Amino acid sequence: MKVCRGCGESLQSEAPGRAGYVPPHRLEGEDVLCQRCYRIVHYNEVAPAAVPQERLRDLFHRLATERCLVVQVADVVDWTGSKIPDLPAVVGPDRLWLVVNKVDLLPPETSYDRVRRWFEQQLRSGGVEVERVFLASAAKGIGLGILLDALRTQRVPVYFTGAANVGKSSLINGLLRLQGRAEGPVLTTSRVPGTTLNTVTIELEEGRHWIDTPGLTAAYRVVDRLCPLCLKSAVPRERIRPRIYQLQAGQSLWIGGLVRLDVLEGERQPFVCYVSNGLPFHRTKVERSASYYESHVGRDLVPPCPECRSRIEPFAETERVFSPGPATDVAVAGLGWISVRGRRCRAAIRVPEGVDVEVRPAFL
Ligand SMILES: Nc1nc2c(ncn2[C@@H]2O[C@H](COP(=O)(O)OP(=O)(O)OP(=O)(O)O)[C@@H](O)[C@H]2O)c(=O)[nH]1
Ligand SMILES: [Mg+2]
Ligand SMILES: [Zn+2]
Ligand SMILES: [Zn+2]
Repeated sequence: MKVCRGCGESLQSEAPGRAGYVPPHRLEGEDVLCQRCYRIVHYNEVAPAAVPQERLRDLFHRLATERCLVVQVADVVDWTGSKIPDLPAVVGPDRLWLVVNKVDLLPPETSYDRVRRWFEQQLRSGGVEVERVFLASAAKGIGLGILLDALRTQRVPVYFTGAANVGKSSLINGLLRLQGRAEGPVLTTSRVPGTTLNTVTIELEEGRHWIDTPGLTAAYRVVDRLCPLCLKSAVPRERIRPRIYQLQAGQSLWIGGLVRLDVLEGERQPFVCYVSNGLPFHRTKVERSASYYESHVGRDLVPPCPECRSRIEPFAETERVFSPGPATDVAVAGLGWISVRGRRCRAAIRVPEGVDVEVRPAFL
C-alpha cells in the first residue's frame, strides 16, 4: 500500500472527503502527497483528521518490541501536555532520549542551562529516566547540530514520538535540512494537532532510518479541543511576551475564555502569564467574572469561538493555597502557565473540565 509522504496516511482515490485521498491520475508516481497535505502546504488550509486509536496502540507495540531508539519530543512551553506517562515503562531508560523543542518561544534572557536542569529535575521527580536530554528549536535551528551528531552514532531505527503538535515532524524536517536534504520531500506540519496520521519512514545513508509518528492527542489538553481558527491564537508561534498582572484579593483574570483565575485571599502580587501572545486577557472583579464571560465569550473573549464553546464548557474549579516562599507555576495542559511569585495567597483556578492543571516549582 502506498502512503502519503507528508502524513503517512494510506493513499486512496475513492473517497475525496477522507484522509489519504488523491485524484486517480496522481496515484501513480513517486513521493505522492495526499490532498489534505497539499492543502496544508499550499493554502495553509487545515482539515482536522483523527488518528485511529489502534494505530497508536500498534505504535506503542512497535516501540516496546523493536530494537530502536525512541526520541520523545516535548514542547518547552507545555511540559504538562507533553508527558506520556506510559512511554518510559514501555521503552526503558537506555534507549529513550528527550528533545525539548520550541526553545525559541522562551524569553530572550532565558538560560538554557537552567531550562535543561529544570527538565532533568522534572524527570527525576516523576521517576522517569532517559539516556539524554537535548534542547532544540526546529523553527530556528537551535540545538539541531548537537542532536544530529548524537543521532549519527545510532545504528538502530529512530522513532520520533510524543504528544501531538510538539513539533516532531518539524524537527525531522530541520534535521534533514541540516544534512543538505533541503530539496527533498518534507513532512507535513501544521498548527493543528493530529497532522501526521501514520508512521512515515525516512531512508538515510548507510541503511539507517528515522520514523515520524502520529502524535497523541487527548482531551486533557486545551489545544486538542480547539478548531483551526482558535488554534491560530492559542498555539504560540513567536517568542512569548510574559504578561504580568498585579492581582489582589477579589480580582479575577480571564485568559481568553479558557482559564479563569480568581484571587480569593492574600497580598497583592504579580501573576506572570506565559501563554501565546495571541490570547486576549481580561481583568475584572470576582463577582463580575461569570457575567463578563457570559456576555463576551465567543466575541472579544476568544477562543473559544461559538463552535468550540461546547468543548470548553463546563469549567472545573480547583482551589489552591500558595505559601510564601519560592515562586510556583500553575501549568494548564495544552496552553502554558501562570507563575505565582511567592507571596501567600488562596486562588481558584477554573479550566475546561478534564483539562490537566499542575502546580510545580517555577520554571523560569
Ligand atoms: N515556535 C516554534 N514552533 C514550532 C517549532 N517546531 C514546530 N513548531 C510549530 O508547532 C506546530 C506543530 O508542528 P508539527 O511539526 O506539525 O508537530 P507534530 O509534533 O509533528 O504534530 P502532529 O503530527 O500533529 O503530532 C506547527 O505550527 C509548527 O510550526 C519550534 O521549534 N518553534
Ligand atoms: Mg507530525
Ligand atoms: Zn498526507
Ligand atoms: Zn473555535
